[in-house]
Amino acid sequence: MNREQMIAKVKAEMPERRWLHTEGVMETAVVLANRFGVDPARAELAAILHDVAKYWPTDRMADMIRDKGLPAELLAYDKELWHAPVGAWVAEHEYGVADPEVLGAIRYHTSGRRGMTKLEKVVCLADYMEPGREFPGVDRIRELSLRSLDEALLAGFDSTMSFLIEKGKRIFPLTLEARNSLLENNR
Ligand code: DGI
Ligand code: FE
Ligand code: FE
Ligand code: FE
Repeated sequence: MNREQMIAKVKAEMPERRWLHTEGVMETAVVLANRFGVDPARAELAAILHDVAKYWPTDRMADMIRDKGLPAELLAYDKELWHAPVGAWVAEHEYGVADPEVLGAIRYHTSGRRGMTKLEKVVCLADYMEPGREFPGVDRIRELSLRSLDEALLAGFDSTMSFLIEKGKRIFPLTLEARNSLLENNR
């Protein structure tokens, strides 16, 4: 499948506004990749597919997590986390993506994890700060991203964790570990 066919297929999986978000993530991921020394083609490919499963029915995602042996502990946490590992499975099996780094960037774009690769950081950060995003603190993340991939991403995880605490929701352990790991590297 070439780039244009892939874009057409992903676009058909989501409402217009989510496709606009995806285009924003594509552009931002390419800029960040060039800035921080990551392959922009891989960053763009992961960005195109990162939210491919975002609009799947909850039951379908849960079935896939069980049937395909994806981490079952996800089922005890917010459903918003599920589309990332499901999306990586879909990218591999329905879009023919074989590059494990690209698949990792899709798989961890929501939760993060300890010791993220630079490509994973770029896609996760692009998802936070693409031009269509508006949330308290997003401008600070954009400013930090001009000089530090890690500091900008840390600010992103801080904002997600504050939001989850505010809402009384649980925090998935990989996100805690991602944030701790960034702080350890920044000392
Ligand atoms: O799919 P997007 O909306 O573009 O963004 P995303 O994939 O980063 O999903 C973010 C949502 O996931 C956001 O509403 C917060 C929610 N979420 C729930 N539990 C957790 C979580 N996000 C992280 N990072 N960690 C969690 O434990
Ligand atoms: Fe997402
Ligand atoms: Fe995100
Ligand atoms: Fe997204």
